[in-house]
Amino acid sequence: MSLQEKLEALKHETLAKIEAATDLVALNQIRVETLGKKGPITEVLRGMKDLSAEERPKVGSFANEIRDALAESLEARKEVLEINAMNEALAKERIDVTLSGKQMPIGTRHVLTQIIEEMEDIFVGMGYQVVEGYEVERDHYNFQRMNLPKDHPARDMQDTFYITDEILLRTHTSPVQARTMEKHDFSKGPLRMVSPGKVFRRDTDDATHSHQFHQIEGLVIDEKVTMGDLKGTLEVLMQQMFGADREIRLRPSYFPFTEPSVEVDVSCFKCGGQGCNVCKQTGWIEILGAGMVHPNVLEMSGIDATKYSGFAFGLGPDRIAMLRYGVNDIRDFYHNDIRFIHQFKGE
Ligand code: FA5
Repeated sequence: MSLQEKLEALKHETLAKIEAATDLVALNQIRVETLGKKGPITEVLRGMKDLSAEERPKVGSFANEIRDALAESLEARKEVLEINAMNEALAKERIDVTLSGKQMPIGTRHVLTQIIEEMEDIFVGMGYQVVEGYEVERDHYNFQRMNLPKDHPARDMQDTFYITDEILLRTHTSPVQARTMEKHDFSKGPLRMVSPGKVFRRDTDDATHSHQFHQIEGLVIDEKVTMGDLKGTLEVLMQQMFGADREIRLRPSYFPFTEPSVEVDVSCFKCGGQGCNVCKQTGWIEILGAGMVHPNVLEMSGIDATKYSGFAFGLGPDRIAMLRYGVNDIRDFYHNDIRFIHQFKGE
């Protein structure tokens, strides 16, 4: 068999093998065996030196032709096998888009946080600053600077948890009044602040009382501040919280740190004042305590009570949330039952 015949036979044999190859590994094996350094074509080309000068170019170009033909065929088969492999993988890894997806649970802000932030927004809109106080507070600020000296009988209304004789869990947000007043520079303008936060009392827990709850303190001090300013401010707050036709009424009350002191009621947002279960048939809902800042409190904070006056108020967002959403038990806010919390998705 001549060299050409041998090459021709090799070509046919290899083309058949290429056609028969069913995967890329087998195909590569054929390529290495046929066209590789130790393959028959390289061997033929290497043996050319023994051929006559006449035969050499003929055999050479024939061997090259065959090598190119085989390389081309290998490449074509490779493409086919690659496409087959990809189709196979796609078929195997098919995603069933009709399967129901996994629900990612979306959290919500706690309903009390929502109420507090809503009220903060209202006050910021009226030019107030939002101030933070301390939950662990000194007797000095919680009581004494609020005009409640040691052994004052009104301390009984707000017994608390003591850390030492002088350090306690604050019973109201009012100590933030004293802390803010003593720092305020009136040459830069009046003082207008609200301060939300947790407070603590030795109250027995029931449907409307919790030993830990929230308050929002409000304080305005300037020259010539009057009860009229207090009433107007609280009216705006209540109308924004409970509806534009809400009215408020002030009843005389007592707090050691305000004089005069008032309890503030809002006309019932459910029945509009006719009487219903929300307002206990009275048409009014008691909502907060307030008053004109007592001159002693101003003076203890270094403010001239003959020049400045102010009003203060303290309200309970827990009770406001209860009213607005018809929550019957204040303790629901603190049980962390996700079924309860998820009912208040906010905006
Ligand atoms: C005070 O705490 C005064 N510091 C409020 C104040 C501030 C008056 C500034 C004048 C000037 P009182 O004890 O009434 O007041 O509490 C205020 C509000 O806190 C109540 O109206 C109520 O909404 C809420 N509150 C009181 N005790 C509890 C309790 N145990 N659980 C839930 N909310 C309570």
